[in-house]
Amino acid sequence: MSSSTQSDSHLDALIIGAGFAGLYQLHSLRDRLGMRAQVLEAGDGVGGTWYWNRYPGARCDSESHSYMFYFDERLVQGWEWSQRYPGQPEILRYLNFVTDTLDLRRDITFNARVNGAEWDEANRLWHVRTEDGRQISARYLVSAVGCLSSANLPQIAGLEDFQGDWYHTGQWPHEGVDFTGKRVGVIGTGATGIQAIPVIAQTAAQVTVFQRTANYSIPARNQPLTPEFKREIKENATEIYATMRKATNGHAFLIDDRLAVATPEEDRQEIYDKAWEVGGLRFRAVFKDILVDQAANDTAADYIKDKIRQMVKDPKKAEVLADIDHPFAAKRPPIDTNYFDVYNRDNVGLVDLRATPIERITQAGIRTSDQEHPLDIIVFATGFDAMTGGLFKLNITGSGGRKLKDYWYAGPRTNLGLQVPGFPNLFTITGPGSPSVLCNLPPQIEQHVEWITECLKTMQAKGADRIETTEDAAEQWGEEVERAARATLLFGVKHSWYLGANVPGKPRVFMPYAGGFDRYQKICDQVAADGYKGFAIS
Ligand code: N01
Repeated sequence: MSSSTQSDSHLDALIIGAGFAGLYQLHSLRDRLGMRAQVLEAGDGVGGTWYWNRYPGARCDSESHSYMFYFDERLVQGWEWSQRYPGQPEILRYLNFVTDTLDLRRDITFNARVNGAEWDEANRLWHVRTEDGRQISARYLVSAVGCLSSANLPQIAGLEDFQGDWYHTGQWPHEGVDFTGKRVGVIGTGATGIQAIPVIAQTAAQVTVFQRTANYSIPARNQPLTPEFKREIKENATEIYATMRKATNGHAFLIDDRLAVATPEEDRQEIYDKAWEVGGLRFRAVFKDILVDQAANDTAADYIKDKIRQMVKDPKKAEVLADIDHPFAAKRPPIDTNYFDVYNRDNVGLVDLRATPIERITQAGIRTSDQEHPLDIIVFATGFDAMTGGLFKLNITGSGGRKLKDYWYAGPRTNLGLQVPGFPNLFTITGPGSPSVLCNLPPQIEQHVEWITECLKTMQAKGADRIETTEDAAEQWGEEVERAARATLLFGVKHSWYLGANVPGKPRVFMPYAGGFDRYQKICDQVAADGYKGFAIS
């Protein structure tokens, strides 16, 4: 590694993005390894996902005590969540608290959107450009842009003609949107739409939901946290974090060891009833075969579909909502507050896009194959160009002029989701091929940041300053990612964004690692123990 004196014209490390990942990476490289490290952030504040996603009802689906950092006592003992699931403003306050507690702000440049990064082999440096013309060089480049930062706005003809206002949930105006008395159309019923629709319906004159694929949802059962619970969290922080690190999905609970198919029907019903009352993502953890055995999954799916039919009073709406064509939790399972109930309100309508597809957007609203729906506002809750979209926007060019976009033309190719062949000294936190979106993100981010930090520390000790994963290692890891996905019911859902299916022209490759966070960490640890096998270090 180069000596890091203040007179060097380059940084040791440049990190892109000031969300959970970028903040911890800055702290660990600067304060643990003594590197000259900085963050470039496109927004004018920290927060990442939670800076941009300010739509009504935006709230985390992970329980608050598992949606935080555990690496520093000050961050655990000095913070208190107010509710079972933290809302977007509270998470933003938390990330500002992290920033200030660790004194990170002085090394973050805001309003600096990266639009180019080139590897310079002769000098072993990354040269990075921002939209407003800044140029910064660094030995190491770390992408902390997140998995869901590139909004997916569907190309529907006529949007430019629309006389009303329209918004994408992932780029929500900071001043908010006043829906009072408005006719609002919401396209999309994923985790975001399901959070937003009940809140919008409280003030809008009329909400029309345009549903393409019906979706499961479990009641979140959000509630304020009691003083006793808050105290227990602080007292048991070590145990809670240990559970998160050994859990398949990084949550503070484990998947139960029993099988749905081996449980008598009456008992199974009772287990589902209890889980429904507890609410949240814990529902899918009550049997260990739900995600791997169609027969087991059917028991959960049928249970939820019955609940939908009971909750929604209008039988026609209930049928459209319960007509779900994929296994439960094989797409990201949303959790909700009053989602299905909202369809009992007089001011909420449902359009089944499978029966009557959108033809175009008009001046006055959305025209489907059978009628025009007049609207004042359209909300696109249509998700993201997930996992690869945010990385492509950086316009990264590696060694020998290799462009990331070209190299990944047939789908992402990484080793462990951490490095890409041909892109030396670039690390991708929660990159494609890592558990990422299948995992509660803060512990997965902690694990990635710590792995990268340990790796660079080892290199420092050896006097090395170049690391690049090999083609062979990426090939083998790609096979493991596919094997792991094929072993689950997730692989079979053809319209899932896990496979890139929501973006026209995107290659259909299963992107996150479905083998479990627990297993993944062991693999990463073994790679490090074997002297970073699969990575060429010099
Ligand atoms: O996006 P999505 P999201 N015409 O892609 C529909 C995370 N998250 O923003 O299923 C009509 O899941 C699309 O339909 P279909 C979480 O990981 C986290 O809701 O493709 N409809 C679908 O209904 C989540 O998974 C939290 O047929 C169109 C919807 O839009 C991820 O973000 C909270 C369409 C998009 O659903 C993304 O969720 C919220 C078109 N042309 C979200 N294009 C936390 O708690 C798309 N759709 C942390």
